[in-house]
Amino acid sequence: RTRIFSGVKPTGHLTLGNYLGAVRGWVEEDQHRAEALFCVVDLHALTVDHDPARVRRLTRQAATLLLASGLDPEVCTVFVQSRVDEHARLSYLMECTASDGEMRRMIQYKEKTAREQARGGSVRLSLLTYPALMAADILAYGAHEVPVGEDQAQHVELTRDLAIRFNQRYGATFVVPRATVPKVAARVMDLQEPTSKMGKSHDRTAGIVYLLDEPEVVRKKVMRAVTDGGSEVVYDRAERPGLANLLDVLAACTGGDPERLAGGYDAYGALKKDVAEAVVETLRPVRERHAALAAEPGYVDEVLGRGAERARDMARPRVDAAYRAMGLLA
Ligand code: AQP
Repeated sequence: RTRIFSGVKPTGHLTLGNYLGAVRGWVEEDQHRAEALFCVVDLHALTVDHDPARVRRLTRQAATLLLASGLDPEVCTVFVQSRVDEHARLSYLMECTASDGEMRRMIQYKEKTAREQARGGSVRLSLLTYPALMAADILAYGAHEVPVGEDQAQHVELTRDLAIRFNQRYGATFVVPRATVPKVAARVMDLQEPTSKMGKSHDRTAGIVYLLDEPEVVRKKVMRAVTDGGSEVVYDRAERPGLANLLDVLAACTGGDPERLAGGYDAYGALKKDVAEAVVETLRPVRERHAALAAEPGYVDEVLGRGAERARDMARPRVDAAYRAMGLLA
């Protein structure tokens, strides 16, 4: 049976980008068509400056939001990365498989390095080796597919390269996975800076819609979105990125086609109003279920406990095999 693995980092509150680019697909399709594992990858949150108490809070919140979005723990496995030692164990072997140059080429590494330096912080070594841990996350489970937003596709490519290299050098051990990226909204852009992606750990929040934003806040953010001059409503990602982003979001929320949707508007105001309402309606059930689940922390803990146990059982034999294949007395 096809196996699927994906995750979210508890580096900030989950955004509309996370939802449309990843989580919604996991809920609506992936969990039903494959044996699927979804993980709050908290170890990855330690690669940048962070407050420990906040990471812990965000980890629980992210797990709760995944369930609120509709992941069903009866049909898929939902867990927290740090509870399953196999991720860290295999990550070291991946560091021994990858080269320094490959890691330095990663766009996320370059971007986050620049951001950490601009904030006056130092760059952690784990930010460089991040893709080794991500490869371990995926390869430990023999996942065939990794449903991600466009920004993570490069890391999945590297994971493929590492799996192929390991298999050639040490014997067939890993499934070679591939990224699957949604057709619309694979890269939701910041509403205020439509040339950069909507990212949950960005400092300026006016252009970021969080899943738990109140409807009034969502409306305000959408109505203030930049629409890059001009007055005609056209779909042009290169020349009119702000407008294209709104049309993408509308298409993703309503199931339409962004180019065709553009033809239905002759003013920005009407478009923004429709986008705002579409987003509010898309997020409404998630917010409501989140509120209900947050009142039941025992249930979320129980799901995460079961999930970690199941994940451990799935990962251990393959990780042990990788240790032996590399020459360790495991
Ligand atoms: N803007 C986005 N559009 C579409 N998909 C997105 N994803 C993230 N942002 C967008 C996808 O959501 C999944 C989980 O993301 P993540 O937790 O790995 O990363 P993040 O939200 O980008 O968080 P960061 O890296 O902490 O924040 P930034 O980017 O602000 O520095 C992934 O499948 C991702 O592709």
